[in-house]
Amino acid sequence: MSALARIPNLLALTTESTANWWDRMWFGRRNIGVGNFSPGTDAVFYYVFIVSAIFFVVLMGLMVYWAFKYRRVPGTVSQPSPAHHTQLEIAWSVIPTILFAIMFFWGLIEYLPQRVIPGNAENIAVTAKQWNWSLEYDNGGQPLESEILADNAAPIFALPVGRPVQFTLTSQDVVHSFYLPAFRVKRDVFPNMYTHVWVEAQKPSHQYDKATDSFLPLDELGGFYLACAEYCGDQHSQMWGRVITLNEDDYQIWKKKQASTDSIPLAELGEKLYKNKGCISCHSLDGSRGTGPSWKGIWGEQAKFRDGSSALVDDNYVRESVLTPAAKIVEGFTNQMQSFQGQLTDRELRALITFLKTLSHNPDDVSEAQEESKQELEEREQAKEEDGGGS
Ligand code: HEC
Ligand SMILES: [Cu+2]
Repeated sequence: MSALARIPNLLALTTESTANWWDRMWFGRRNIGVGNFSPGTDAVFYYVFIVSAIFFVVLMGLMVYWAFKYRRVPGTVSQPSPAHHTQLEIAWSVIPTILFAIMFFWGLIEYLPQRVIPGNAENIAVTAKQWNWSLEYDNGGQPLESEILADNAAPIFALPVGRPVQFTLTSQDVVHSFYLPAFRVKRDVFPNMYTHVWVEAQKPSHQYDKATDSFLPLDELGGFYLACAEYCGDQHSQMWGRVITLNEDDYQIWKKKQASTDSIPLAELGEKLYKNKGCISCHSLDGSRGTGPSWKGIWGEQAKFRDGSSALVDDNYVRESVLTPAAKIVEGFTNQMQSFQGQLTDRELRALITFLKTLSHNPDDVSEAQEESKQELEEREQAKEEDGGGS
């Protein structure tokens, strides 16, 4: 390709530009634009970068050249500098003004649509906290699967292709920032208020596979990132999410799946919640100490508290620990856990308790927990059948 033919690509003015070499070099393969704002944002970026680069090279080049050319030479008398050069002064005022004005107005033109949310945008509620993201879809579904990124659970969530989605953002603690690099959007997330950001995915990253009932990646990237872009404490750098994009039909299947936790056995659901509700960022399963005590083998043992008392770790104790963590503080730890009151359904709480039971040292507890999970599911199915017969 000739250098000239590349210019529109360089400015990201053409659609195929999203796959070109330049984009890959600047943004990394995983962050090549996939959102509706990506081409416009990239174009402004390239413009600012190229203008800066040209001026840098020209100015530094001339400076070095003239410093050398007019260096002090023995026997030469220095001449006084000219005081004025009208043409030159006009040129160096007008040209940069025009170049900067283009930066400003072009940037504004690309930015304004980001602030105007289309009326038909589907809403996804996002809650940030130290140190994970939770999302809730308009059917009540929450991402069930997660991926371990940087030793923390990153929820895997889907966006539909070709249709606007609005994120309603809020925080439970400090200021975070919702950043979707491949979509070129970023918005601060505050406690006690809502902020919004919207995007429209342009192409699918995954596809539903009926045979395996799963969503398979269409390329080696396997989706995009959600990151926290505001320093929010110790594990800020471990606060990730994984975005996948799906065509409408696949998206509907995905969304429905997230909302139907009813058919997941308690112990298995508990493990998903352990990751998705963020317990994982403070509690390990391998015995290692985190912000909170490890869950490995604590079931059925005596928990020792700061005030010298102790209690048996059973379902009531775990329930209390989740809903009123301040009631008993485990020895060697501080009251750093927030209450999950109102954030878990009864079944979800039971699922977490059952999961914790499966981590017991005692094999009887483990098989009991599995048995309970199985029974609970059977009972539910039976209840559903009876319900179905009646209506
Ligand atoms: C911000 C860190 C943090 C998060 C997130 C967190 N915890 Fe905790 N948790 C702690 C700390 C610290 C303690 C010990 C102090 C105390 O007893 O309150 C603790 C104690 C506990 C205990 C008692 C453990 C023992 O050894 O006796 C249980 C059970 C528990 N948490 C369950 C949960 C569940 C379930 C979740 C997720 C829904 C969760 N925690 C999320 C920090 C956290
Ligand atoms: Cu954060």
